Order: sequence, then structure tokens, then C-alpha cells
Amino acid sequence: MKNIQWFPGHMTRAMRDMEERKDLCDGVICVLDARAPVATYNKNLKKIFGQKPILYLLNKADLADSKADGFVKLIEKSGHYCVKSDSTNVSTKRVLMQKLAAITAEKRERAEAKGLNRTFRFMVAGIPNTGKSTVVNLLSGQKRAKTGDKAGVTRDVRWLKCGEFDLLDTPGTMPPSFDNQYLARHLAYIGSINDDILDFDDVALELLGELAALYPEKLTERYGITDFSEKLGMYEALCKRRGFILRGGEYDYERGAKALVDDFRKGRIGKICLENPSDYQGYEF
Ligand SMILES: Nc1nc2c(ncn2[C@@H]2O[C@H](COP(=O)(O)OP(=O)(O)O)[C@@H](O)[C@H]2O)c(=O)[nH]1
Ligand SMILES: [Mg+2]
Repeated sequence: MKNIQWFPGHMTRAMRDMEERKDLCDGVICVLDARAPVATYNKNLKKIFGQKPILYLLNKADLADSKADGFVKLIEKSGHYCVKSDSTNVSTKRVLMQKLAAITAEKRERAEAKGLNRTFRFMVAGIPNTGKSTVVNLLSGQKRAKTGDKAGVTRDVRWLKCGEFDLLDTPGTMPPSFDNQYLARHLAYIGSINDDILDFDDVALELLGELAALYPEKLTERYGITDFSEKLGMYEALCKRRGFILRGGEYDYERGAKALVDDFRKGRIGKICLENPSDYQGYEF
């Protein structure tokens, strides 16, 4: 598969804007994808956060299986707050607000002792398409921040009032280069990399390979795949099952690839975690 690299210019500006506003913030909400917590963790952002308290959200937890719980433990072990979240579900709001209140409780008490009633500020950061704007909208109770199921919807930083907190919605930012292409592919599967620069045939083949290793039974259930020995064979079985055959009898690989990736992103293959916490014991978030 071709190497994946994606670092558009607006991300450099976003990093600078975040750096400039960091000192105003009492903490950071760093949004990861529960299906790929390691791939969606951006070490470069951590440098911006410095010593601020970090609440990691393992977002889209509704699409992930119980392996995500192992990552909650790993992140807590690294000394940070962590919760699984489905930010499309209104009941998540209460859980997140409670967490933010707990993180700022000490500062609040100190302020109140001085007779001050101040607002606390959090920066909402993370790589593209993990759900940052959705989280901000959920907490503010308004559809103010534009969301969309693709990378690069938010282009500018923006403050939004969320009850007693002010949240800074930020554009997704990537590390300038991917030294681990296995993890970079996870970002392609979940839609964090602009689809326009991806070769979908490649993405589909690699995704099939990973799903066959992790969840063969789900591939059988959805696509009738039973022979996992070869990626191309699985790809063709999928096309056959879904009737993606061109005139002349050739497989319509393009439609097959789109259907697979779309099914994966929408959770139609089932609840999936591409990474295994047991492979990342001792990993520092
Ligand atoms: N299933 C599910 N979808 C989510 C969740 N959070 C966000 N989304 C969807 O993911 C897509 C990207 O969300 P957006 O907030 O624009 O991501 P951003 O690029 O990080 O700001 C949108 O289609 C959202 O509806 C979640 O917790 N669960
Ligand atoms: Mg956004």
C-alpha cells in the first residue's frame, strides 16, 4: 500500500492558534476515537497541552467493543482523566459536565474563597473527525459548531459558551508525518484523513486483512466471507455477495471498497476496536 501522509497548511495555523490560547485554558479535552485510541493520539498536541489537566474522551464508544475499557485504564495509568463517550447521545452531557466540574473543583473553591465567580475554559483538541465539534455542540446545547462525517470540516478555533464553561472548538490537527503506517491506516479507515488523497482499493484490502485477523466472524455474518486466506479473495467474495459485478462479469471493486469502508464507519459490521490494549501496556498517553 502507498504511504499515507497528510498535513495540510491550515493545521500549522491551527497549532499556532492553540498554542496562543493555551494559557487561557484551565484544561484540555482531547478527543480520541474509541475504535483506534493509539492511532488518534497525537503526541504533538501533548506538547501544546504542557502541564494542563487533560480529559481524554474515547469518543464514538457506541461503535467500539469492550477493548476500549482497557484503554481507559491505560490512559488513567498515564495520569490523565478518561471517559468513554457517545457525543451523539444527549445523556452523555451530564457525565462530561460532571467530569469538567471535578477537574476544576479545587480551582473553583479557591476562587470562591476569594469571592470570585469565574468561568473555566477548556480547549477541545484532537485529530480530524473524532467528534470535537459534536462534543462542543452537545455541551453547549446548541448546534453552533459545524460538524460533518469527513476530515477538515472545522477550519478555525472558536470559543463557545457551555453552561459554566467556555470551550474552544479547534480544527483537527495531525502529526506532520506518520512514522507508523499501520496506525496511519487506522486513521484512513475511520475517516480522519481526507478521502480524496486515499486509494480506496488499498484501504479496503488492508481493512479486510485487519478485520479478518480480529473479527473474522463479523465478516462472515455481513458478507458471507468464510475463506480468510487471501485479501483479494475476500474482496471478491464481498463484491459477489453484494452484487457488485460489472457488465461483462468483472467485479466492481470500486463499489465494493466504498461499501466496506462505509459499513465500517457507520458501525454496520459491528462494534470494533482496531487496537488491543494488551499490545500497549506501558504506553504513555
Ligand atoms: N456514532 C458516533 N458518531 C459521532 C460521535 N461523535 C461524533 N460523531 C460523528 O462523527 C462525525 C464527525 O464529527 P465532528 O464533530 O464534525 O468531528 P470533528 O472533526 O472532530 O469536529 C459527524 O458525522 C458526527 O455526527 C459519537 O460519539 N458516536
Ligand atoms: Mg470540527
